[in-house]
Amino acid sequence: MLIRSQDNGFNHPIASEITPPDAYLRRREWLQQVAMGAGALGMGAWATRDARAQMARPGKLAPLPGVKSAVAGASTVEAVTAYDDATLYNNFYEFGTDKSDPAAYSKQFKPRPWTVQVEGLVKNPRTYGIEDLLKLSAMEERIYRLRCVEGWSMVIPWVGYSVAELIKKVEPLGSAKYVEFVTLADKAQMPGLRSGVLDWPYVEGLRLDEAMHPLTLLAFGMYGEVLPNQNGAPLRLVVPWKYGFKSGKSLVKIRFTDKEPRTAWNVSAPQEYGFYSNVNPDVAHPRWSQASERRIGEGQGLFAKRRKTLMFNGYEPQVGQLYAGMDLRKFF
Ligand SMILES: Nc1nc2c(c(=O)[nH]1)N[C@H]1C(S)=C(S)[C@@H](COP(=O)(O)O)O[C@H]1N2
Ligand SMILES: [Mo]
Repeated sequence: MLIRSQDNGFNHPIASEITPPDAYLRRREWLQQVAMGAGALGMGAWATRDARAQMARPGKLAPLPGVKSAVAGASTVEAVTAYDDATLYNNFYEFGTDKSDPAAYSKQFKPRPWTVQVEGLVKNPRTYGIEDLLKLSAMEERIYRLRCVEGWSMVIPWVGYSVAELIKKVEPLGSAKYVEFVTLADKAQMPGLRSGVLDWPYVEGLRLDEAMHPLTLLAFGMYGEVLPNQNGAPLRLVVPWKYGFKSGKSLVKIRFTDKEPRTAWNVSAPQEYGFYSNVNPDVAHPRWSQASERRIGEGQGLFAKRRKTLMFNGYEPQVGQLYAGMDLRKFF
């Protein structure tokens, strides 16, 4: 995203400046694994045309399986992004602003014990322990595109359930119009908090009807296992039709309000990051076009294959109605 520099201007570390793990080497490793027979072991439910993605569960973290979701549009048939790409190339500014920082500096992070406070304009405010949340509804697997405002995207097999399941339990009052999602800000565990790049804690928000949409996912896992720390353990939001920054990681509070919440990115650069932040190829970011994107794992720099960015990240049939009659240039 953007970094506030000392003179209080902004500069933006563009994705192409950061070198990902070498794609060729990864492919060769994979071919070796296949030759050894490992590639055939326990194909994930997310197996796609992409051979690399047909590997077994990564086997790095505790298993967290999910049943194939019945929610309309919940699983794209596109090739799944390789686990290494999805876990070594991250945005999680609490651990640093380089793409490699979250994986490098979240190793000691403790996702247990963990509680999430659900409060504000609801009939049943409550503090949930992570174990209660894991049991609250059946875990589903959903293969979502996630598109970062920086111009790259990934396809991830998430595990979780609609945040609507939790919202129904706490029963929002008629006056509740918005939901604020607050994420952890713990200086002892998160070295990135020493920087003033954002106004901590990282806060994001949705309109209540957006939060209630069945595609809006409360994710606890990915690739059939619990979330890696760098991807937002122990739970995060995933809003697939919005730019990635709307999907807050390591949630600690969900608050129902009658006013549009202030969001961390909007506070930091209001002219660049609006409240809605729907993926929209027709509305350029003030400093770059949003018309196309690079899929992580599909090359870098000159060799990068560019894909056309789709309206609402391809989820227009499911969510377009939420914005009927709105001027999406004004409400960007
Ligand atoms: N708490 C918190 N959540 C966050 C961020 C962050 O810096 N802090 N970055 C966001 C951005 S910009 C993106 S693109 C996605 C990236 O998620 P991923 O690393 O799992 O791909 O997380 C979002 N959630
Ligand atoms: Mo992002």
